[in-house]
Amino acid sequence: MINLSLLDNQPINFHYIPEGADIEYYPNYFSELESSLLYKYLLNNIKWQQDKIRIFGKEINLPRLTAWYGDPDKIYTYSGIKMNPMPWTTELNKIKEKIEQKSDVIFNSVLLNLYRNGNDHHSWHADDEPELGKNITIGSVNFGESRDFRLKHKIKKDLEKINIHLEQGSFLLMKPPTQLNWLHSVPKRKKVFNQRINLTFRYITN
Ligand SMILES: O=C(O)CCC(=O)C(=O)O
Repeated sequence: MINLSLLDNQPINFHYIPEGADIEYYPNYFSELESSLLYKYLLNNIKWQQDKIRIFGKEINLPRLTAWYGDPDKIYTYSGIKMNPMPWTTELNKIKEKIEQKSDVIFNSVLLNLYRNGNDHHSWHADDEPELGKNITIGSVNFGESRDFRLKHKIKKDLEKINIHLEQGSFLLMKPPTQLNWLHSVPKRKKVFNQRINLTFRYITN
């Protein structure tokens, strides 16, 4: 059993509010001990799967492993992949409760990504699928290797791109209307050799 501190004593270290977005970043939201225990737990106990996507008629492996957990019936479909939820584990629930202290919402599902090395990545996209509704809040938690997380406006090319180096134990809160106006990505990195686990907590409306 991993115990997490639930003291709400974390100030926002970074608040990004470019046009059409509202993003808070808490670098050490989980202590070093919590982070290393959770990293090991997630690596060994989550049912990681290798999904495939179709590009130009060809089936290829998604460049990372994934898993979907949540309340019963909270099915999520993205890039043509339909994910049925695995039931919450005690640890996932604790992480969820800890980040809900800073969020204005209660999350009912989580998409987990395992980046095995710097070759694994996530292309530009927004978390704006219909089942997420219009007022989308995404709570993103990171363990293991640090990776760059990039944001760019969907239309306005003159707005500067944002780069946030997401570190072990950090929590990134993307509030509405960020997903409606901005895209995000985790680019490939040649010099990254270690694994990283990211959890994006979501609220499925149906
Ligand atoms: O790994 C990350 O930091 C981002 C994950 C992401 O964009 C997603 O799951 O939609």
